Amino acid sequence: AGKKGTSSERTFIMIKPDGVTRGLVGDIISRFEKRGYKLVAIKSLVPSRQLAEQHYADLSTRPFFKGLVNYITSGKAPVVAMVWEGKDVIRQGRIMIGATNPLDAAPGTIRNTYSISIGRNIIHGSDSFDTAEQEIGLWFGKPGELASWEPANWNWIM
Ligand code: FUP
Repeated sequence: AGKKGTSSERTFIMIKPDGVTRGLVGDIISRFEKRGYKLVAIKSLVPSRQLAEQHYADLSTRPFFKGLVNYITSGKAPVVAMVWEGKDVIRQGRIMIGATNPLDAAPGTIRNTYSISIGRNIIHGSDSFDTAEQEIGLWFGKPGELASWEPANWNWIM
């Protein structure tokens, strides 16, 4: 996940099928872009059960696990998987997303703005450096999947 605590820190962000089908992809990307973060990988896909189960492996014993995997893999809409890079992006990404339960999410956050159900909360973001490393490897594990580039206006952001 890049280097922790530097401008090359990286996080994994995924717009879930509800976010895609409701037409929120553009707004979500725009929020990260305008904040000053850099998009280094993006793809749209219907994840396999195996991929979804691996992604949520730490929740496998929870009662909502099966429903969660069904929802992510249903194919009614794809997910949009992304890697975003920049200063403190892991923690800032979580702040921009808001609390897991949208009813507890602060006003202005993505989950507060667009959702009211914990089981349909629009978006995922890595919760720590180690999780980010793991999730980026899982979703973008093939060589060459992460771009390294310098936006023209970088010196106005950093
Ligand atoms: P978060 O990191 O905010 O996505 O939260 P978790 O990793 O704890 O949960 C992952 C996903 O499981 C949530 F986005 C939604 C789902 N979930 C439920 O459906 N019910 C719960 O009680 C908790 C989580």
